[in-house]
Amino acid sequence: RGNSVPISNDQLAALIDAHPKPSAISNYSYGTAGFRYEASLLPCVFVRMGIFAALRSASLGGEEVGVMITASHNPEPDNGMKIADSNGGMLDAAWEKHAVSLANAPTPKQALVLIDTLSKYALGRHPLAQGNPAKLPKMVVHVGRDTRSHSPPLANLVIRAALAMGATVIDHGEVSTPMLHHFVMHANGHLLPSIIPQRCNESGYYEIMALSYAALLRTGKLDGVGGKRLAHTKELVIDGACGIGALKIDTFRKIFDKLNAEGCTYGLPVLCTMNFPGEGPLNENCGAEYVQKQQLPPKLYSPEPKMLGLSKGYMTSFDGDADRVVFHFEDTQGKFHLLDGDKIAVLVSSFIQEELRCIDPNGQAVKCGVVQTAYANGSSTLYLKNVVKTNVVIAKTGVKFVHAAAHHHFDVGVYFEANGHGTVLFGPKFYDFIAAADARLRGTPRNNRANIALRRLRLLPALVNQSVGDAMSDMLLVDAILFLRGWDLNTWAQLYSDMPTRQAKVKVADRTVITTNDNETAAVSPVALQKALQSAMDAMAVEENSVDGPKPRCFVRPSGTEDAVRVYAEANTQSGADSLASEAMMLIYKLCGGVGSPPQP
Ligand code: G16
Repeated sequence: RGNSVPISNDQLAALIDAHPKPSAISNYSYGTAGFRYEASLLPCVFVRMGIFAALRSASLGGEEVGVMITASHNPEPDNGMKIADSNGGMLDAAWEKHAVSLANAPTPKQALVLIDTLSKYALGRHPLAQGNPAKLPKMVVHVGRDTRSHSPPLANLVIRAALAMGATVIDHGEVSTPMLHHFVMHANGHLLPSIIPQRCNESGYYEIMALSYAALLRTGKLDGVGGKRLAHTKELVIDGACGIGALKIDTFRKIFDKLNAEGCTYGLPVLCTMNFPGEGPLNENCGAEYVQKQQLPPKLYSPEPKMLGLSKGYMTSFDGDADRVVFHFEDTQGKFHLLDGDKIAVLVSSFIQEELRCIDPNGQAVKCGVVQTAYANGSSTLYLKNVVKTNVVIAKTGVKFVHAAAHHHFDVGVYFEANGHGTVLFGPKFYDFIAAADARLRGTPRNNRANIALRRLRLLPALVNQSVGDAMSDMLLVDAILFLRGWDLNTWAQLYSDMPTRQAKVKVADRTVITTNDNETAAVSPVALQKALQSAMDAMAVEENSVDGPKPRCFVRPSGTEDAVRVYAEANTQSGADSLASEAMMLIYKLCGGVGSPPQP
């Protein structure tokens, strides 16, 4: 933690001037999750965003904000930043625009003019500041970074710039993205009733997660229906993508090992972490992005001793900044099974609804629902609607959109992107429901099913990171639900069969030529593209004779994190999905200015 006296405009100009905009960049854009580029292109943005973060904190009356230095699932040479607003969520959309303007100001002088305008705007909005400059709010910026080699120097630029503005900086060093968001949320006291206020640092984070997870497992002892840990799900192998998640989950391993050694009887798993930083290239042939997109098991870079006896275990993969998780296993025939974000959404939403119905059999008191994106497998959407019987909303790709939709539509909003990024949001009606149930059930036997459900539900907002998707928190939640149900991964996988899918990327000269409708299910421009995609889907429906069943589906969209156009196809057969994806790739190449040689099927 450190702060300093603000420097003069000249010094601020010199700091900006020392980190000019590279000629390779015409305009920095704020992508799906913030600025993300090859690392050498970023110093200019990082200096300006250090200043920006301080101003954002000022605009919120001194509430604390966060800057996370990471390019998450991208390859090692890329870096980027995610900005956490004071509620712990993603940066407010209106301020995204200010961030882009500041990042792109052509000269230091113009940047200073913008900084001045933003300062007046920011401070003017705060009631204490209006007409009373002596009471200007403080500014506090939390900074965290992933394990990339260029993250420390980039973090230092943010820190220097924020300090130069006169902000207090809290440097957390290496942390996962969701940890930083969690610290910021708690630092500002954005807490709902059943979350215990915690210390806004790593030990506070581990404590709240580990305690609520263990307490949730303990409820399995009471109901006699769950609480069994099947032999082959006892060991939980974690592929850390050679990134920060491996380092951080290891703390849980130590906590659980200690409790197990002390004779804990409620089924803590033995955690086994693989793919630590330095053992292999970050996110390469391992991690959640690779496993989910390629539908293949990760390469394990860790040396032999750590892998003994675990190759066919119950496994999870995190991404490079540990905000996504997917589960997978090989069956006895050696067949690979993926349990992605869709499967997590099904498991979690059905669990919560089941527990709610133990208290409120009509299911009327709290509105539950799931937010998915266009990438959701068609089978998962059908299962949610027809079997879980929950509401489903489709939002645009990106946490900022799915989070907002979950918050807006539901009292308990489960959101998971198929890539494994997601969480559960609990709104005020949920807390009212818990308080009313608490009053009603007081004095009833402890192991009455409604009482057990109440205890479980009350723990969830503490276990589930309320600020953003969190691989560690989600992994513990899923593991606890499987434990309480006495399920293994196979039982979970068998809930429904995914439609075969294929995902791919195509490079084009300028991916902004492709625009889509609001939820990205159809391309709007170039006009010829959607027509051609629709014909391909119709032809595949006829070929597969799927007139009455689920129809083949294909969409394309420009990535907001990589320089590529993404393709998603699903059909009733793998060959159908593959051929639809190939056709879409070729259409993009031809109609949208593909670069290099034509894409291979
Ligand atoms: C980010 C976002 C996710 C999004 C993903 C892919 O993930 O946080 O919500 O699904 O990018 O985005 P796109 O398809 O636009 O490249 P991460 O884990 O890389 O931060």
